[in-house]
Amino acid sequence: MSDKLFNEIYEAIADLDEDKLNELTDQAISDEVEIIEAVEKAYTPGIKTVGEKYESGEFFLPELILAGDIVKAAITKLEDQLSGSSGRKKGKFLIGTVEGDIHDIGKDLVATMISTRDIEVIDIGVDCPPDKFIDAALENEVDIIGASCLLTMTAPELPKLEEKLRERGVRDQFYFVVGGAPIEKDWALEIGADGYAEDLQEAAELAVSILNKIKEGSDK
Ligand code: B1M
Repeated sequence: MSDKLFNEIYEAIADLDEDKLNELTDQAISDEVEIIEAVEKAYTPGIKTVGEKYESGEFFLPELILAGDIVKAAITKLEDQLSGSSGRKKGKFLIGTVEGDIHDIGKDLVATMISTRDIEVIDIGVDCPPDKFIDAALENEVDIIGASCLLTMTAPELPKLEEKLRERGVRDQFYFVVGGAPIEKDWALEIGADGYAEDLQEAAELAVSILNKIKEGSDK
């Protein structure tokens, strides 16, 4: 049942059919489908196909922009269904997209997913220079700094942020984790990040395991 709906959602995104996508998203909500599964099996593959069509020259920038807008609107509706966390907060997670990069659909989803695990999330938005991450982390006394990066061109912003944390003498105060489509785990660890997550589930598990470590008082 869900598979048919997921396939229709995928097709609506790949065809940039906004009305159909709205209708199907409402149906997914009323059918109470598993939201994370819907995001991973329908919305993400759908928008990835748009990215591939853009790369192959079948779509141009306006189509990429439209796809981003319609998927973001649909996912915002779904996120409202996800926000169910009410207990005492286990810790604080700061998230932003690196400087030069304005992609925020994945970042927003990671933020929502983490907030469902009783973790307070501070979202500083997109196009964030290293000092913006660090100032906000200090101001909000967060436990973890998470940086999202979607462009190969902006990947060097991640080691830049790690270096800036050292330069400002605050590296030991925070766990630093990274994610985003062009980032690989080995590279993330090589540049000195404390963790990497590939998708929503991994991001939430990583945040929870770090906060458990902090609670137990164990070293990084
Ligand atoms: Co852009 N774009 N885009 N784009 N765009 C990509 C990323 C691209 C792969 C498309 C392509 O060519 N195939 C390509 C990058 C190539 C590269 O560098 N490797 C690209 C390009 C080139 C560009 C522009 C340069 C195009 C231009 O202007 N000529 C431009 C750059 C603008 C800028 O940032 N300075 C640009 C612009 C845009 C739009 C604004 C039009 C729009 C973004 C809208 C928005 O975000 N509000 C857009 C879109 C929609 C895409 C694609 C199609 C979809 C991105 C997305 O939302 N994916 C994308 C193609 C693709 O992804 N294959 C593409 C769905 C989302 C759920 O997945 O963000 O990967 P994702 O997040 C995942 C994981 O990565 C992970 O968890 C999420 C859930 O699984 N994750 C984390 C993400 N952050 C994490 C952080 C963590 C942990 C996990 O911890 C902190």
